[in-house]
Amino acid sequence: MTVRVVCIGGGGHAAVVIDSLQEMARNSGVNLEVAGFTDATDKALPILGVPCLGTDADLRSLISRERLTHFIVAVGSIKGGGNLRAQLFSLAEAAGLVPFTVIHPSSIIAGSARIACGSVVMAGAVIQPRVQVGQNVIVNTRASLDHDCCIGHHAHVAPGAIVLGGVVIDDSCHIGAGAIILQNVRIGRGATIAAGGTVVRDVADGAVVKGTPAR
Ligand code: JB3
Repeated sequence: MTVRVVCIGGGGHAAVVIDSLQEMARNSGVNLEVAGFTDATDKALPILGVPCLGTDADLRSLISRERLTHFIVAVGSIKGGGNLRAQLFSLAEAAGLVPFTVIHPSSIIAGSARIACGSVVMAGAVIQPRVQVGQNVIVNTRASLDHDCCIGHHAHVAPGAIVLGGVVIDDSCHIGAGAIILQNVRIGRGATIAAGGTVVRDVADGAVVKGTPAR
């Protein structure tokens, strides 16, 4: 079977997702094609040779026209609040597509780690034993998830963040670039950790914390 993936989103994050998919196609045994992407406008320019197929409203017709089988949410931004990534995930599933899991070949993932469908593990990321990663999660470039962490659905662990052992990150959290989360801390649903912050104690649902120690 050929896996034909559409990326939902056509910005900077999509370029990194598409590059990772192209690396997978070259280096894994999966028969994988990146069919194109949808964007807020159907006039977006190609990304790394991959065309814009239309907008999300076109998804149902694109499935048959482009023989699409799978999708990956390729919008990374949390600008504007809300949970656009979660909404786009539901929308693509409802259109009849299956979430695809993107694993860059240069990432290191322990055999006992579990990564749910629709997540993306970027170049150089490290995921250690017994880690559980939910659906539609971004483990971005060179992020590190240490043993026994649990990452909720739709969360984003930004480039270079370091998550130590036993940490729980609830759904839809944003862990900023270079942040450090110390052992066994719990980050509540929808919380944001600013870039470079060091989290030493639990963070409440929806909280925004920064600095060292983060507060
Ligand atoms: O910092 C890093 C490594 N990556 C950042 C990433 C995590 O988030 C990156 O630098 C950006 O800050 C951001 O990437 P993203 O989300 O690609 O943002 P931007 O480059 O601004 O592009 C957003 C794209 O999403 C644009 O092409 C929009 O048209 C598109 N978009 C917005 N809403 C949408 C929708 N596309 C679809 N298909 N559906 C929407 O509802």
